Amino acid sequence: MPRLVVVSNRIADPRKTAAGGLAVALAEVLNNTGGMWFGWSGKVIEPSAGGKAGEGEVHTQQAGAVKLVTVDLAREDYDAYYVGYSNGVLWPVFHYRLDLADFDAGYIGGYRRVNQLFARKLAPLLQPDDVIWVHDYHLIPLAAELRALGCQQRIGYFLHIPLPPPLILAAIPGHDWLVRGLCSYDLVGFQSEADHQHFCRYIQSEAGAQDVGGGRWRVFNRTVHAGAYPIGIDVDEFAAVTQAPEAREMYERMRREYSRRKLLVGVDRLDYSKGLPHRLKAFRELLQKYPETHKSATLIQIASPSREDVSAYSDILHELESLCGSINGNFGELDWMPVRYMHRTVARARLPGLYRASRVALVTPLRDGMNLVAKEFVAAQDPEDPGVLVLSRFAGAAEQLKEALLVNPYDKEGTAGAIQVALQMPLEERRQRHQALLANCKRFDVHWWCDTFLDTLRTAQAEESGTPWL
Ligand code: ADQ
Repeated sequence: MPRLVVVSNRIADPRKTAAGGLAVALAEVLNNTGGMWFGWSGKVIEPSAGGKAGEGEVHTQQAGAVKLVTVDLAREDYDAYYVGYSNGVLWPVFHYRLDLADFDAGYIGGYRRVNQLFARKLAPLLQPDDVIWVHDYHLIPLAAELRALGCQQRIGYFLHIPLPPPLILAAIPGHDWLVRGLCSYDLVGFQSEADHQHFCRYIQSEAGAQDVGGGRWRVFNRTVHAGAYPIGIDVDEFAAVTQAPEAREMYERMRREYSRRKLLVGVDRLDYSKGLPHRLKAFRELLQKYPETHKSATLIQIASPSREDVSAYSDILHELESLCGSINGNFGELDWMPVRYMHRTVARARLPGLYRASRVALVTPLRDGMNLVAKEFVAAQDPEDPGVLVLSRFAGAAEQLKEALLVNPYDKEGTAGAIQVALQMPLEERRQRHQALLANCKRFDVHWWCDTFLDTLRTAQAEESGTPWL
């Protein structure tokens, strides 16, 4: 089997158990092929320490059969590529938030510069029959940069976040360059069929692409495959973690502490796409409309710190703190606080215990590529007495997890009503819904995602060999 080379902004050391499902799944394939994982080292070099735009030292280490290669970034590159363009333009626009995008012309230059730097450092390490898999919005132009250096290998790309409809995408100055970059891959994968359709519509209307069947398009004088490859979790591994001592201890503690109350849980990165203020307003609506929930329901909301150097993120933090404070102030009693909010990360080993002890999970993003918390919650439940998933219809996961209670997070009355239905749901219905959800998570798990994407990529270019690039 050809060697796999994975490229992503950040890499995870596959030997560390805290790495999580995606890292573990990729590491498994990388191990099997003696592969390489390439990305940013996480180090930012200040100008005073010699950090120069477009340059960066390369570090290599061996992790079992896998070679880990990372590059440092100069301060100027980090600010433009990571903070400015990736998280200040692509992240908000791809999540339909044009109002939050900062189209400062300098950022796109830094974004391109870092992609060129990655290509320059990666190209000499490649072997002719390598298969390259590039991940996420930070690295859209990487294939085009590699091709410009003469790399002929198969290169696939997976977008972990949503792709918006053509007219929203077209608001980005340089959108045509970005999409041309996407079309330089042999296979482009999206989280959902909706995102895939947005791509197809864009290349048809803006670039005159021809549908040549089998998920393939003729565009920019070459053939590109595109499709939906919804990411999953490692259900078996997650179930095993649920039974391990740390998760069990967490579960027992939560069950003891909330023995007379139903627990609702939210676990997110603190990000405006996750709909946290909307969720809290829906919870407040629940308390207002259904007084029986007083003292009988508690929401635990965990929001891990994220991208604190991007200003939209500090705004959401303050809004959230003030909403939690006002809900507790208005509804709290001496022996009951409606919301327990924590601005931190929970250890991965304990998370399943918290999920399992909760009667309801609130996964209500305004827009989300997939949302793995929804799948983790399902995998952690006791099938005999499972909790209920309240899921935003705007999460990619909603295309698969149809037996969840699907809500519109912008509709606080509707969401509050669904939470009440979840709290009241009879055991038999909970079991039936959970059984169907779990079957879906098992069938489309992270191994299915990896295998299906890579199988398609391995055959994609073979059919097209000899096709000139651009
Ligand atoms: P994220 O936006 O980071 O990822 P998500 O899928 O919800 O989103 O979560 C990723 C992981 O982080 C999960 O394993 C979750 O358990 C963990 N996590 C989140 N908050 C945590 C907290 N407070 N404490 C501890 N752990 C926490 C992007 C896209 C998603 C897509 C993933 C994978 O935005 O839509 O599902 O990539 O493709």
